[in-house]
Amino acid sequence: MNYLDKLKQQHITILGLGITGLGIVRFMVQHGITPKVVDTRAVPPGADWLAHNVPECEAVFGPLAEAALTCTDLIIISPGIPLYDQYVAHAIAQGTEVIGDVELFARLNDKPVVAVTGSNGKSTVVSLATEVCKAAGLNVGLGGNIGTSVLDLLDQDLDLIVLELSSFQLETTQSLKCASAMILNITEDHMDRYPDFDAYCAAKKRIYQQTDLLVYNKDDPQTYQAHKHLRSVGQSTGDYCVSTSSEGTSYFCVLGEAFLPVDCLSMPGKHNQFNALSVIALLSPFGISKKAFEQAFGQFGGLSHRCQLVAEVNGIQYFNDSKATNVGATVAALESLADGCNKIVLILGGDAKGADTAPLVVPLKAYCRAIVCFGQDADLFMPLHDDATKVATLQEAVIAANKHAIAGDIVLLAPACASIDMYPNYMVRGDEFSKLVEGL
Ligand code: UMA
Ligand code: ADP
Repeated sequence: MNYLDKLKQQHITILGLGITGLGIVRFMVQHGITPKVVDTRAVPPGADWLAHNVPECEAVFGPLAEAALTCTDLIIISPGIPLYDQYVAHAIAQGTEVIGDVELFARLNDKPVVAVTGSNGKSTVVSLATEVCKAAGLNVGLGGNIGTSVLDLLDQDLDLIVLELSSFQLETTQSLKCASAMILNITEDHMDRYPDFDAYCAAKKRIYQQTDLLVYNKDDPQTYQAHKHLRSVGQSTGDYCVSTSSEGTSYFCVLGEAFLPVDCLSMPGKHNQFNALSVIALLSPFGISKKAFEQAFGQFGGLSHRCQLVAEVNGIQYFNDSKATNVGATVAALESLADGCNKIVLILGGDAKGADTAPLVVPLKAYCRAIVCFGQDADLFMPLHDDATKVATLQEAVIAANKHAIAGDIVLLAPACASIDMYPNYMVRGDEFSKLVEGL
């Protein structure tokens, strides 16, 4: 019996009705399975869709205590709900199997997978990898944490699947076979979900469980794991690295050989050179031509809200890096944009998710003329710089940053925080910043 036939004989509960839950419901219904759907929210995002499209589904919205989670064979859980939730933990203890949608995908998928995790750079790397595959004429599917349900990829005619995976998704995944897999970096994030940094690292390392090629970050030992087929990516050393010729031209190098000049990459910043090298390493099993890499590297200008130049006003450049939702991303933005000078006025704050701000101390002193703090955790950042201003809103933050900056400076929104305390998401925060800058 194949796994799909086994599923058809089970009582299945889908826990969570956001992007993931809806993807699972769609998949189940397409295959003639009517699951039970549970969400702790009174009105989860998919409630209307479910009521209109699958009214026969039993739905329990509200406290999990009322969801009878132990009376089911299989729970397919959304990444936003931790396995240690008391009702989920109780169901597991009672013998109920709990998996995520990526695990379900893995049990049914037979196409080659390239998988990427990391604290920062995942979306950029998987998007660039996808563009390279398209330039090479491959039918490529992209899904996972980037916002598309992985199950939507199963029934498509694809040569290759690129997955962005979060630590939350990896926690419930054990069968994923990958042609290549990489942890880009591990810096503190989601410390409101994990008991400690080691637990967060352990969740990320699950991506390496069954990969043919393991790619790691030479400059971040946390990403390393012993493996029979191992490649490293590093800024200046590693199997894939940037190297400068005697004439002064910098190249992306592969195993000591110049592959492409670095200036063929449109995206700015050293962290994006690392991202490009990661793409070259991850796609190495597929025999893709140099021309396809060159074409995609030139055409892909980067994703919105990641170190994006919004405008230049009176000689001051305004960058939107609203996607810098943790300390590591903010450090990378400062190191990439500052060019060794202290010419940045940094706007930061929001929901710090329990993060340690210590890694910001040195770069803030080295690269920031001043900082402007706002949002729920503004006070956490105020002591980190001698010239720190606290404001109530992003509008006040832009005005204050503008006052501090002089021609030649950069005003950077890289908040090191999630936006959830004041905005629906980081995109709305970034869009508001761009509008405020345009109004200056
Ligand atoms: N929630 C409840 N009760 C429930 C279910 C969820 O309160 O019963 C809450 C969660 O705590 C969370 C929110 O609802 O705050 C969304 O959770 P979800 O699991 O329903 O999320 P989805 O809509 O399915 O989206 C998830 C990923 N979200 C999370 O992991 C929180 C999306 O990544 C991902 O794009 C999508 O699956 C498709 O794979 C978003 C994200 O923020 C972008 N990811 C984190 C990150 O990148 O840092 C990990
Ligand atoms: P993720 O999907 O992991 O959140 P994104 O590509 O969306 O990654 O970028 C998130 C943030 O991390 C942005 O602020 C971006 O500028 C920054 N960033 C991108 N690549 C890297 C990298 N290799 N190292 C550190 N920060 C990075």
